[in-house]
Amino acid sequence: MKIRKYLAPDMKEGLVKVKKDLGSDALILHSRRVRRKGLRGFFTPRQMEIIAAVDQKKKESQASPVMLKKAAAKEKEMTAMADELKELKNMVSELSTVASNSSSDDKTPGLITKKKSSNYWRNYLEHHDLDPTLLEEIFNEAEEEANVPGRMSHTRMAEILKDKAARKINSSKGFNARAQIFIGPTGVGKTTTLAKLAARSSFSLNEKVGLITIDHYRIGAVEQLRTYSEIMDLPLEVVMTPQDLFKVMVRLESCDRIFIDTAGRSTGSDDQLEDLLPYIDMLQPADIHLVISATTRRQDIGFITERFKRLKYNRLIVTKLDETNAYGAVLNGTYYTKVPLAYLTDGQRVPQDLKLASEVDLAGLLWRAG
Ligand SMILES: Nc1nc2c(ncn2[C@@H]2O[C@H](COP(=O)(O)OP(=O)(O)OP(=O)(O)O)[C@@H](O)[C@H]2O)c(=O)[nH]1
Ligand SMILES: [Mg+2]
Repeated sequence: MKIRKYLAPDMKEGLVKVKKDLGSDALILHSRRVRRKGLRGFFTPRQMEIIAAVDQKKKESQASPVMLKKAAAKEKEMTAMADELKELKNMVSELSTVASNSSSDDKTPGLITKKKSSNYWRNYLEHHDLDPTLLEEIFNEAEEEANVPGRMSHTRMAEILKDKAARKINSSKGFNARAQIFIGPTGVGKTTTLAKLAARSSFSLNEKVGLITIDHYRIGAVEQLRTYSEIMDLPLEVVMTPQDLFKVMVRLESCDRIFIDTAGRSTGSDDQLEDLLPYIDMLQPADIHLVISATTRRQDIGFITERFKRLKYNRLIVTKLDETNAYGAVLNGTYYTKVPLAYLTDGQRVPQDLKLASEVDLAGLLWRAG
């Protein structure tokens, strides 16, 4: 591990220095504003001190740009080969299923009755834990469309099912309102997702960003967001009462986008949920994101989405896709809430592990893990 200290006029320039020196795998260990040593320090603005580290083995293995290019080309080749192999494997298994499912009157190889194909995919999709009514709707619509004379291939049936599933998911495109609020059960990734989106807003879209937390129940909650605010050099305001919020919104008047973190709410407690209402009402119009984890069971998603309705959410975020290979939460969540899916997250890295729902083949997730 190689650890270095950097000084720069602000965080942005500091991060450029770190990246140039240690590469994009560098980790920021610590950052703070400091004065220069000596008398000069009193007459010059404070500087940003950043302590960053990189795993040397990883860095050494990165070698020269030429080697990097070669490695990237090799990796691309390997991925293409792996994809081809996967496709071949799928075709073989599909054909063997077709063969074993086909009755003796099946004349054309690869074709099968729609009922058999439909049953095959029903079994296949079972592990995603989809809502049974939703699953029924998708299959009824697909079978209706497939209701033409003759047999069909599993692949064609899958295409029809995927199309019907895709129509059940509505997604939104990026930020709509100035205020971005994050609500949801405890530990689902609200603060982490907020940090990813604040980084996107500030660094990719060049917006002037402010952060607010009304999460002061949990020890360490404010510190978690403060760390992100310092790393990204964004103002953070801690709000204790709705009256505070009013004053803070005036202070952040010049911000294009304001991200508001809330404490994870226990779905069992009405009081905890209702505490948030005055804040939410004051912040309207807002994008109110209900954050749920992809690892949550279907029944619990039903319960959570129902309980949080009183907080008037109008967007959905599904986190922790990397922790499961059952993607029912994505479809169940949008089916239960009837609000657009805004983002998906698939890892802890800020800001990388975030995807705009409108840019993801959402129904395709159901066919991804097998
Ligand atoms: N694997 C994985 N972990 C994630 C993801 N998003 C967040 N986490 C992790 O989940 C844990 C909880 O994240 P937080 O952002 O603190 O969750 P929160 O909803 O703000 O939690 P509370 O404020 O306590 O309710 C942290 O360890 C995060 O790094 C994700 O997409 N994938
Ligand atoms: Mg939090």
